[in-house]
Amino acid sequence: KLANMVKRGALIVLEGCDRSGKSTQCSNLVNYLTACNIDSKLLKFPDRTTSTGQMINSYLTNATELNDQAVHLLFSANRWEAMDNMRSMLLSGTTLVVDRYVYSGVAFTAAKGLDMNWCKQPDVGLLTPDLVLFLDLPIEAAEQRGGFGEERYEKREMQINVRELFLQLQDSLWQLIDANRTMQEIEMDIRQRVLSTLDTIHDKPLKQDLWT
Ligand code: FDM
Ligand code: MG
Repeated sequence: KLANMVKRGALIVLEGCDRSGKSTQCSNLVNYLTACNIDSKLLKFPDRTTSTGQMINSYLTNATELNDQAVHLLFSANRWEAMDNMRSMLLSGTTLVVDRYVYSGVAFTAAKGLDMNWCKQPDVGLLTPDLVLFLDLPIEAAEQRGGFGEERYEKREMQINVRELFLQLQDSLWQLIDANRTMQEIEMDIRQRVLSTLDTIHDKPLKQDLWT
């Protein structure tokens, strides 16, 4: 029964507003965990390398047009196709640090005016995170950091709506991180919260009960 004795990894999700430093924090966190001898891996959604990811990428870079519902389902499929691999990594003891997940999926599509409950359905049954860290940054602070980029959703109006919807999606898994601080302060804060989560997941089974 050796397999049963392996401590599973944690599913840690970082979500946040654009320019919140989310991607940097994700890779710094994995580097830190690795240095602590904690087996961990960085994942990112959308994963633009797969075939669904390539369709998503050409939509985001305005190379192609897609219906709002269709692209929403592609984002969800892009997560679904990663699930078997994620589950086996978690069960074999690897902690996964995930840059964006279902909350981005719902917030961005609902920000375009689609029904939030409809937006949630395709992700029902995906792996439930152990911890969601939301890096919150007021829109003015985001703009002071150099403004937004060139991709489809990187516009002020969209970003304001997305932040609003993110905050509506807060559930018991969430911890809000004030991202309007120095990178280092945020990094220390995140480390502490992740380490305490790692301490508490011992006997908790992996769940797939989003959004209950
Ligand atoms: N995005 C991301 C969505 O609209 N739905 C999703 O399910 C996910 C995961 O895609 F604007 C949006 C968020 C962002 C864009 O994300 C690309 P990155 O993190 O900039 O690659
Ligand atoms: Mg981006």
